[in-house]
Amino acid sequence: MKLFGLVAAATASPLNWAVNTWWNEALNVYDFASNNPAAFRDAVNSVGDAAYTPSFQYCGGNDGIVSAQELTVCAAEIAEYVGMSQSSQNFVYNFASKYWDVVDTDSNGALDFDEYKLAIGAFAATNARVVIDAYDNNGDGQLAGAELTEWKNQAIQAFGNWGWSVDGQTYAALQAAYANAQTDGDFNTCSMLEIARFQLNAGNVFLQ
Ligand SMILES: [Ca+2]
Ligand SMILES: [Ca+2]
Ligand SMILES: [Ca+2]
Repeated sequence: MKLFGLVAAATASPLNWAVNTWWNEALNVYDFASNNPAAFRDAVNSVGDAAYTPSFQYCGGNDGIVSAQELTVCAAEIAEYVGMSQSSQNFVYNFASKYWDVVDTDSNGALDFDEYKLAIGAFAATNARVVIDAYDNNGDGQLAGAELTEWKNQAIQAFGNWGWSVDGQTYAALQAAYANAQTDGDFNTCSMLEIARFQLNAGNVFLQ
């Protein structure tokens, strides 16, 4: 399961900083989603269904819903893949349990596609905020120039550590994912929304 590996690629090292920052940003995102459900839903849906469909199907959504059990299995695969410790995995599980009600809007214990998009959208938003925290050296809320280069180099290095070879075809697909993620037409800047969109697009490159 390589979809969420991009998270760790984006957050780089040291791992503890990444983990702590991730929890903080996840809280920020879930607080926002809880307090502004309509605005959050609009942002999630602005990306388009195609960004969410592959992982929904991968996580057992072929029958229309991803059960809590299916999502737990998926999450465990991800955690194993990125080398998360057991205590961190437990934390994730508790965290997801606590905020389950935010995304399971009809409270039936499973996620339909609309609910799944909220969950994955929150995940992507959290990751994007962590990337900004990590690489936005001048504090203007987006990545540009050397900041973008540093993020990209860190990601390529992480791919190598996991034994992924980003060959010509994959690299071209990732470039297309980056281009598709742009909302302002300026490839030399990456806002939080553009980073989140890129992660969703790029994850699908590795999933397919
Ligand atoms: Ca539901
Ligand atoms: Ca910046
Ligand atoms: Ca841009």
